[in-house]
Amino acid sequence: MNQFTCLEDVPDPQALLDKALQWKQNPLAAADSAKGKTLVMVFFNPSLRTRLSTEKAAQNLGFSVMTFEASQGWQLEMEDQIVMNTDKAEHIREAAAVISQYADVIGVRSFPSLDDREKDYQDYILGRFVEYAQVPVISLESAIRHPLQSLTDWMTIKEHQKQARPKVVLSWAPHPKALPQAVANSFVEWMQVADVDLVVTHPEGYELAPDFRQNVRQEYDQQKAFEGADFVYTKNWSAYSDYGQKPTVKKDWMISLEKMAWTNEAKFMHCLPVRRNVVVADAVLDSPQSIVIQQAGNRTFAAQAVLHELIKNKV
Ligand code: SN0
Repeated sequence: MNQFTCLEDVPDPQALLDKALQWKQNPLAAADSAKGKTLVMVFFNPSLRTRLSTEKAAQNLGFSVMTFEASQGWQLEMEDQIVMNTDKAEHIREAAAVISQYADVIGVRSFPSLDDREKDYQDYILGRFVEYAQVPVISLESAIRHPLQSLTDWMTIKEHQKQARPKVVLSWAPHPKALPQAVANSFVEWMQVADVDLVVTHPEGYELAPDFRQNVRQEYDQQKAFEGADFVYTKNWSAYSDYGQKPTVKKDWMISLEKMAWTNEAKFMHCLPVRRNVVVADAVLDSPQSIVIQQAGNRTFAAQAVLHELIKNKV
């Protein structure tokens, strides 16, 4: 594996999942494997779980970790052939190459603009890092994907599933802000290789991008979608078609105990952070059906599996 930005980067996703589950059994099994190596994490946006779990994963392997808050540093110019006489002090060509002098792996978090759909869906900022970095790049959530989250989600489903082929429902839920589509996009991308019966439910106007929704069963009726579900994965996202907007929703889409009762005693999942009593009722989040904390705990082992794959054949 040369980089980790999407499912396609992973030669054998099933093997990567197995590795993540194995690291969980013995996190310090190869505590020196990355001794002398450095992970540099570049954040254009805030992070709690991704930052801490990836750092923890790196420590478990013996990496040194450095973090760069790109939002507080020089403004980076991403465009080529441009006269740099505005507020942007440094070009991505130099920045990515220079970070590569100090890093063996570079992690990048870059949320979408939710404004320029074309650029967001090119995964422009992450792509520019990949282009000019001289070491492997890991996505710490890009404009359109969050693969570390999806590997974690798959791992968590695997651990909790009672059926050979569980029914997994990705349900949209309300949110006060316009949020990225990255978590939902990535989730459906990775569920294609998982042995699950996936249904996506959301109000009209919230259809995912065509590339992500193809081959995905979609159901506008939340109750119908929830029937027989073994997992309810909840996430808000803003519209793709009316890009970055929040089309009006008439029905109540918040996850409540009443709605969980439609399911097959489904486990409740969410990538976090979650807005209580907007996305999901306290009663669900605080019930034994909720596995959000275990899910977040698994972030470490998904990241550890990815980091180890990227450096294992390098001296
Ligand atoms: C991000 C998102 O992509 O939706 C990160 C999720 C892992 N979530 C948020 O930005 C939530 C912000 C908020 O104000 O609730």
